[in-house]
Amino acid sequence: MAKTVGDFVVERLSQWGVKRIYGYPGDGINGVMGALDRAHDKMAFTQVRHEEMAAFMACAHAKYTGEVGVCLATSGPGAIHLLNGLYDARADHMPVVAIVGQQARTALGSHYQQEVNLAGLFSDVCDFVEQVSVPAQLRHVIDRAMRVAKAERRISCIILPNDIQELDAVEMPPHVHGTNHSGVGYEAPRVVPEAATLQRAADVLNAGHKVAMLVGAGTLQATDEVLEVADRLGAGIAKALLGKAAVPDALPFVTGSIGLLGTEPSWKMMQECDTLLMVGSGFPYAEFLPKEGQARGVQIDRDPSMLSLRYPMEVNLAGDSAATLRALLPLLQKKSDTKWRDRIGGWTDSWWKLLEKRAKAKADPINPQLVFWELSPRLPDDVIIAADSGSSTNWYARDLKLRRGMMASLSGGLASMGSGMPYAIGAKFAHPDRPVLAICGDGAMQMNGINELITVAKYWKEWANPKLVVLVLNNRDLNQVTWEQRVMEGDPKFLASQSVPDFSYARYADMIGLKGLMVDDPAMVGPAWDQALAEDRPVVLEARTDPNVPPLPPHITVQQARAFMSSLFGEPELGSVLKNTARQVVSRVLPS
Ligand SMILES: Cc1ncc(C[n+]2csc(CCOP(=O)(O)OP(=O)(O)O)c2C)c(N)n1
Ligand SMILES: [Mg+2]
Repeated sequence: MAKTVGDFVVERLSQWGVKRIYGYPGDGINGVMGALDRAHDKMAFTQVRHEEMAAFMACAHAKYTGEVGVCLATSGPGAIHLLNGLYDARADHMPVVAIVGQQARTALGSHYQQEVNLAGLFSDVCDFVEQVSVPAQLRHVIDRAMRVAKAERRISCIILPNDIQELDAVEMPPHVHGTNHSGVGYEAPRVVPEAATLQRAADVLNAGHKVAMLVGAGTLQATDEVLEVADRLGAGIAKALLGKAAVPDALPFVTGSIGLLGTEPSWKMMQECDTLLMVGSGFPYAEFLPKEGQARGVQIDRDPSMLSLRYPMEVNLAGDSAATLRALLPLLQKKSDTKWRDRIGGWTDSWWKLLEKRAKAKADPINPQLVFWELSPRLPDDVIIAADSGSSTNWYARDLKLRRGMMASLSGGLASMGSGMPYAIGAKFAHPDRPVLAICGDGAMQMNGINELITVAKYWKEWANPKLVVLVLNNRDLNQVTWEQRVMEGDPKFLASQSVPDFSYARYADMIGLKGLMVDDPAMVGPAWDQALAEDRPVVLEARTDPNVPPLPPHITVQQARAFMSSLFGEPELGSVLKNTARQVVSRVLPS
């Protein structure tokens, strides 16, 4: 049988090293589906419940492997469904290629069924988007889509009208005017700034007495370099959410997360530092960084457009984190004065004690922080974590103690709900031998997580290690936003928008052949984790948590305190809110 355009798509992607495509079928893309079936020995296909999940999984694949993630959808509605996941990848600079079907070329422009201007639709999220109109064009479109994604860490989209997918492939375009003869492959450079620029940066860092580092996703592969530079500079290290796995949490000079979901030591360090070294991070909230003029700044980022964006840096180093930090090291003088580091160590020490007190404070029935406190020492060494967006992100950011060798990510820039489950599935396909943990709210589970558990039920027996634990914080509330309404807006909880129907996540898991566990007794949280992590199949661990434990920010402004006070007038859950806030605040002022 002659090779079709569909076959060529699969074969070329395979030459680029793609081994799996996440997607969903439809008549706009059936020519590629047939090809995927014929090429099943070299290209795997994961069928999701909803195309948005395919895009999230492709993004997760990129985050957990460093490779290009690929997702696929049919024309019209299928393609539209991909968008949110693609924006997630774009916001976090992840390389993803989307392949979408389109109606037949003969129908386009006729207000045809499922005809959508896909090039227009994808033009904002993609850096490269092209509709293939003749087979001879396909080779360079695929090569360019892959190269743009891989080299620039951007989103590419290939639009394939369905009638073209069945035509004979043109493997080698004619050698005539108007054709291209593209090739496969890309070797990433090692980008290091000029020696003179490095020296200027070193001069700033050497002159500082109180150096604060802020590291992000760009340092996930630069753990040794970050730690060595921090040691040399006597610096503390704060972490942006996407960089949580960059350095271990238990080190005394690691102040943990920064921002609204961050820690007090990170806040204090930024308030007091005289020098800021920011590496591989696009952390957005400038109010958590030093005040302008307070500190001298040096920043390292592989993407020059991210430099000096949140803080006016004195030296802007465009380069790879690991290589640039390595090149800086010989220029950095070891600080002999340990006062600053000791001060940071004092902050982190009392912070962990405070977190323990907060986690162990009474709540009804379970304090959500306790779930994370009990999990930390039980985290498997090589676990991969996927966190969703919600109140759990606070506890993930603050309470979980990650160790070296673990991976962890979430929807950072887009902060999209419903990313936890697909990220976990993407992690599982990327590393089937490693244990994976998803951390989700009940709202996120009802948005799409419970559907995607069906994908887990469909595939888990293929995974070398079936360990996948999905923690669901069942608080019957869209809790993160409920607290935002109280603290930012000064409004009481709006039951109509915030209450989430109760649902038995554990019983549902049992029903679809997974293991369901439910815990509603604080004394059983530790044993529940032990059991969840010991099962021989994917587990849903449903924790019935109290929605009225406040996710206290590291620093409360007068405005927030006022708003909170005014939200209490008309608060439908007043008694519980007051009790929990008092317990959390008392654990702060009376740590003993
Ligand atoms: C797709 C999407 N819709 C809405 C939001 C706004 N949002 C952020 S967190 C949140 C509540 C999440 O609720 P749940 O999953 O139950 O977690 P909880 O905060 O209760 O722990 C909402 C609505 C968002 N980030 N993403
Ligand atoms: Mg909830």
